[in-house]
Amino acid sequence: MNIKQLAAEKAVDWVEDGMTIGLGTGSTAVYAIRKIGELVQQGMRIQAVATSVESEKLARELSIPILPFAEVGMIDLTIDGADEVDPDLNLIKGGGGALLREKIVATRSRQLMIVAGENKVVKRLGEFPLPVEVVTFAHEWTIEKLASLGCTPVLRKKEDGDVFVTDNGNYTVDCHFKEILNPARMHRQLNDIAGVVDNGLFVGLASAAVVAYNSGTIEVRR
Ligand code: ABF
Repeated sequence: MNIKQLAAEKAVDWVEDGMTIGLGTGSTAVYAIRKIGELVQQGMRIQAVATSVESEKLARELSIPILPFAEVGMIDLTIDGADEVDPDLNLIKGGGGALLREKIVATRSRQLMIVAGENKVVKRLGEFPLPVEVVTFAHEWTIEKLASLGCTPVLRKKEDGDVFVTDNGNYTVDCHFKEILNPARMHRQLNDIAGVVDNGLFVGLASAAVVAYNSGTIEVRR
C-alpha cells in the first residue's frame, strides 16, 4: 500500500452511517472515494457531493449516492488532498485544478480532513506554485496584477499546449512565490484583484490532516 492510499483509507475510518460526505479531488482523494465505495457496497448509507466532474464520475461508477447541492444542508465530513500542509493546517490546494469547488465544499463542511503523504508537509507555504482561478475575460490584465504581488504568474497549459480550463470554465494561473509569509493576508490580497475568482490558499479551513509516512506510520494532526 502506498502512503497516499494509507492516509486516505485511514481518513475513511471517520465516515459514519447517515453522513453527508464531501469527496475531494486528486490521486490521494481517489483512494478515499474508492474506500467509501466499498462501504456503500457493504450497505453503509451515506450521500455525497463531489469537488470535481472527475470525482463525481468516479463516485457514480462506485454507486455512491450523489446529492443535488440544493438538497445539501451541511456536509458532515469532506476528505480531500492538498499540495502543501503547514504546521497550522493551512494549505495550498489546486494543483489538480479543482480549487474553487474544493473551497466551496470545504466552507460548507463541518469537518475538512486532509489526506496526504509526508512529502506534502512543509514548514512554510509557497514552494509549491500557488494556483489562482481567474475569469478568462482580460486574464492578461489579471495576470499582471498577480505579478504585482511579488510572484511569477504562469497561465496553466495542458500537455497539448492548449490553455487548461477548469470545470467552471475559468483559467488557472500558477503563482510562483517561493514562500508565503502570511497566508491569511495573501489570501485577501489575491481575492481583492478584479478577475480573480479564488485562490488555493485554504486558511483556517482544515480541521485535521491524516499524514502517512514512508515508514508506514500514520499521524493525525488537528
Ligand atoms: C486536490 O488534490 C488539490 O487541491 C490538490 O492539488 C491535489 C493533490 O493531489 P494529489 O493528491 O494527487 O497529490 O485536492
